[in-house]
Amino acid sequence: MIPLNRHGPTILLRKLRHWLEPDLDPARVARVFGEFDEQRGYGAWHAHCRAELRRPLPVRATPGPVVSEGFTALQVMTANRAFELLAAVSGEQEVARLKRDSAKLEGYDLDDSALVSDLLQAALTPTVDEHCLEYFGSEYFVYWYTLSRTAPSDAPASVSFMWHCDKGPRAHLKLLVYLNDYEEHGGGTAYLDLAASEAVAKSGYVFARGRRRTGSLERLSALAGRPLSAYDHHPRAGDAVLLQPARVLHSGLTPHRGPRYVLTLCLLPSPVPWRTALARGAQIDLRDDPIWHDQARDLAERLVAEA
Ligand SMILES: O=C(O)CCC(=O)C(=O)O
Ligand SMILES: [Fe+2]
Repeated sequence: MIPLNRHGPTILLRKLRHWLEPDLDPARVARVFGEFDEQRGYGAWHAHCRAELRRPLPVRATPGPVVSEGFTALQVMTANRAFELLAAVSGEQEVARLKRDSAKLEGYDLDDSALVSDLLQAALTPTVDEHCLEYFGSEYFVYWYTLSRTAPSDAPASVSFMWHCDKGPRAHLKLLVYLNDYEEHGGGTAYLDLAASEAVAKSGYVFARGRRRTGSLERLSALAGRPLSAYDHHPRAGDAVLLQPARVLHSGLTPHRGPRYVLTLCLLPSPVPWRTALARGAQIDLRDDPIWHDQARDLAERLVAEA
């Protein structure tokens, strides 16, 4: 559905252009990254944030897994803490739409700022922070957050449960925090590393229309011209995966035993630490705002201290 607000016409135009695109287009990845990083200024924004960094970068003998493989799985909190946080959010609420234009994405409104702060604090551990700092070479902020509930279903999988990369600037990260156990839901998320994703990207598959996505690793292997193996992450409650979502092919694994609850954070470079940015209200609300700003420099307005 196209929203009936001031963003409606722009979104409609983008969708129309998208509908007319060919399925396989080897030039598309460079075009999309060029649009975000050069035309919309996300590359210059990243450079600005790097120049503003006021703390030392982590020292590593070899690059960490987020940089070299494109993702890493780690435990960020105990199962008990995950359970408590989920209960605190879901306790008094019905599930609602996470985005106005998508009936398939359901979850909980996160309108209680103290609870949001607890969730982010629990998710962004010192280890996660170090990976983010290494990857961005700058501070970063939480651009948006959602808590989704995916119920078992026989309906055709939604586009996040098919192989895809997320459209956006080259440099952004996603942190998926699983709040309940694989034992409970039987779902998770699958990943290809950077090298395998790159091999598929050469075929022109990446960033095609949502309904052209495949759920088949065999199909991706055929596109890459070599057998690929995926990492199927079957999360324990409290586990997380930090990934480069624009460059690593990933696919949700549909739950089949019960609902799967995931806290998702989208992270972007920032000139100030994430807690400062959060206190300044830098985050967007996916229920109302389009995912990406037309011009990255508009982000600065959200990050500047109020007088
Ligand atoms: O829900 C999942 O497991 C995958 C979600 C996803 O594709 C994303 O957050 O970008
Ligand atoms: Fe995704």
